[in-house]
Amino acid sequence: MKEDDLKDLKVQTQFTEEELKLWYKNFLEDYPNGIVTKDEFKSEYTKFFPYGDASSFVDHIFRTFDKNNDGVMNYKEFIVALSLTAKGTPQQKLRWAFAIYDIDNSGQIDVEEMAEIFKAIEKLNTGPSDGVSPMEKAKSVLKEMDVDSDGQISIEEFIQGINRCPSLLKPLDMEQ
Ligand SMILES: [Ca+2]
Ligand SMILES: [Ca+2]
Repeated sequence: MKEDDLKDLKVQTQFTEEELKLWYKNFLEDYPNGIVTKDEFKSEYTKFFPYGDASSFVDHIFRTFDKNNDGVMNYKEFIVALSLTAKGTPQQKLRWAFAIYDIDNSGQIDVEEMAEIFKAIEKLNTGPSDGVSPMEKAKSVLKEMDVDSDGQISIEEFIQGINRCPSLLKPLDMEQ
C-alpha cells in the first residue's frame, strides 16, 4: 500500500496504521486481484439476511460503497465501508442510511426512491405482508419528514425526522 493512501485512510477511517496494514494483507489474501466484484460482495453480504431475497437491497448497499461507480470495490472503498459499518458514529450511519435512500445521489430523497428501497426491504422479509404497498409507506414517511413540503427529504429533514420514522433504519441494524 502506498504511503499516501495509508495517510488518507488514517483520516477517512477509525483504524490505526497497524490495523490498516493488517486488513490490507487479509484483503489481498481474500481478493488477490485487489478488488471485490459486485457478485463477490453480494455473496458475502447476503449472509446477513438469511431469509427472503436480499439481492436488490444489497445492490443498493453496494452502490453506496462503490464511490467511483466502476462496479467493483477497491481496498480503499472496502476499508472505508468496513470502518463505517463497524465503527461509524450514529451521525455517520445516518448519513449512510440517507445515501442508501438517495438512489440518484441528488442530495434529496423523493417518494419514488423511498418506495424503491421499501420494495427491496420488503423482499428481505418472508413473513406475511402488512398489506401496505411500498408506495403508500413512502408517501406516509414523506408526509412525516418533509417539513418544508417541497416533496423531497433533505439530509437535514432526514436527520431531524428519523426519530419519528425509526423503521427506516431497521434493515441496517444487522451488524449489531
Ligand atoms: Ca434523490
Ligand atoms: Ca423537504
